Amino acid sequence: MPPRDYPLEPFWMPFTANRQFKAAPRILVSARDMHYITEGGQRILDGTAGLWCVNAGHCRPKIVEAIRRQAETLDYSPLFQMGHPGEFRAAALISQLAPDGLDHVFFTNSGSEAVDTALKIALAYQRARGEGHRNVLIGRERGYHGVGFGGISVGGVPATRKAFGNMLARVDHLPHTHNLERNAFSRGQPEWGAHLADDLETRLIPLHDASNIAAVIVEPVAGSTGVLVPPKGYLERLRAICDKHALLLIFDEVITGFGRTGQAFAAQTFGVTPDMITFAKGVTSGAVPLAGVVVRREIYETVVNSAPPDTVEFSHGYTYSGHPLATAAAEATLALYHEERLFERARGLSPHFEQAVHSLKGAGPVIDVRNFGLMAGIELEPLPGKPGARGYQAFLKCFAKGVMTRVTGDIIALSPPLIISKEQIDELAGTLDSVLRD
Ligand code: PXG
Repeated sequence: MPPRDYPLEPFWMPFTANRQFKAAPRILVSARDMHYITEGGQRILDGTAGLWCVNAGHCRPKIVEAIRRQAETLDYSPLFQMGHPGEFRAAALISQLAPDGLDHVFFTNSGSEAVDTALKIALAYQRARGEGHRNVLIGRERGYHGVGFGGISVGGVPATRKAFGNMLARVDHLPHTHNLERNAFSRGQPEWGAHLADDLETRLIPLHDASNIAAVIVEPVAGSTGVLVPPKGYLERLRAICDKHALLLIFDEVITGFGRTGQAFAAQTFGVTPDMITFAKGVTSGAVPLAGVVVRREIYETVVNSAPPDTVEFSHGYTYSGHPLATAAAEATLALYHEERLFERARGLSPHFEQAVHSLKGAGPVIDVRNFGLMAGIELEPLPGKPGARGYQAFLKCFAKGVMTRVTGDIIALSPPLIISKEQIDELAGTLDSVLRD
């Protein structure tokens, strides 16, 4: 291995056990299609699309070339009171992919910013239509909506909340839908649990009163807390209750967007249309940060038309909202998804993927396998008194054997690029099988 010409210490690594990592680093130096290469020259099969984002595979030449060309042509342009063609084109492409009626796009740089933006749009919309008292936001236990103060408030991941005291005040949470007694080893959507959506109507609405609630935000499939697939009928019920009480429904599709469930958005796969969708990750296949919110036209029009015509209608935005390199990457990525029919490919591969991951039932400490589209969660029995230790060991051993997985506690998550082959799916499952039986 060539010697490192940089120190490890100055970089404070995100969501990483810094001391543990720096004692035994895993450094990736290049990537192509389905593989990473480590500093030691080892090839690693990417079972997680990076962090759920590299849906088109790594370093795809058409995306690389689009970014290069854009960097030479227009590196940056001010994005307030000014525009460049790429952001309008990318917004049009995304609105074409989104469910009917969701046709205006606000750009941000990260999923966390997309979530905070969607929450702000919800509040601004309620105010613009004369319902400013609707300012309670409802999230869900085990929901992950990034790390902004809005996202951690509506989110339900204790570790992202406990150190930070000040949450948004007017927030409440639905119960999560994870239940191993009822649903262990479900294939696709579990049978049990649609009634958990009723908590919105039987507990939260009576508690806060519908007239005070602005919006409900959920991930259609909860990703980073362990691939929690919505029970059959659950999302439909949430939609019906939101409609009945005029609450906005936001789907956080940062992970499920751009083909992960076999269609552009999980909203389409499940046949449930929210009022807003947050997206990130797959929109550029991870190549340049880009994220945003797609909103129903009436939401855009209500907010915009409520202000005098020559004023800024929504005082919100980021220096890099719709950065030229990011929108160039998005245009090229969306073209590649279309040309290679990658969403259909994900749909076509999902039965094979389901078979492969469910073959892990009975492998050592596996207590659940669940899957939807090209995402799977494999839950392990925790070691007594050491939650997370078994998951982390499995991750390390898979990596040593040339396979990248992601762990959250004792749950292993798989979410490969949509270009994965059946043989590579078998390699993922086979490596996990040997590690878990070990
Ligand atoms: N919403 C959802 C549903 C997410 O999954 C975010 C918002 C925040 O996005 P940004 O771009 O601000 O990170 C996410 C991010 C993991 C993992 O290992 C998941 C995410 C990020 C990093 C790691 O599960 N999801």
